[in-house]
Amino acid sequence: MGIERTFSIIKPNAVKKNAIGDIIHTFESKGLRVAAAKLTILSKEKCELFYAEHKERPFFGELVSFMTSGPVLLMCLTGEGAVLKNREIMGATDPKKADAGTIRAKHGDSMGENAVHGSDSLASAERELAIFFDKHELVNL
Ligand code: DAT
Ligand code: MG
Repeated sequence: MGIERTFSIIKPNAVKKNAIGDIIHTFESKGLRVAAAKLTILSKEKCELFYAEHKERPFFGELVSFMTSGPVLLMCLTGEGAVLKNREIMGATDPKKADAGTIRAKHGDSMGENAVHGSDSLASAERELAIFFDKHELVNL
């Protein structure tokens, strides 16, 4: 698999409950490294572009309004097989179905407010990183 980069967001509900440190600690303890990070509030335009694949879904409006409701931490995570590893550490989309010990099981509040985003493939990771980071902001670790 080799060293990969993936895109991660700590979502507004998790930032609000002061869980940034716990979530980053979980990533680091399982072998991922933070290669870029930015605390910001997403604009509606960027959020809609980021979630474009879900535009026709009934929850799209609710998703965008939640994701723009408060600060988020945008990150590039890197490491061996980072894309899949990140998805495993996050757990299932629905926190009620997420395995014990995953970030979503611990910090997710609902299907929508599920604490973290993680890219679902290498191609998605590159697309998503390019929306939020300039090339020079991604550190080579
Ligand atoms: P994931 O974030 O696990 O990749 P996804 O890409 O299917 O899941 O959906 C993107 C986000 O949209 C997800 O993190 C939370 C929200 N979402 C998905 N399905 C939903 C639903 N049925 N109701 C409300 N929000 C939903
Ligand atoms: Mg997804």
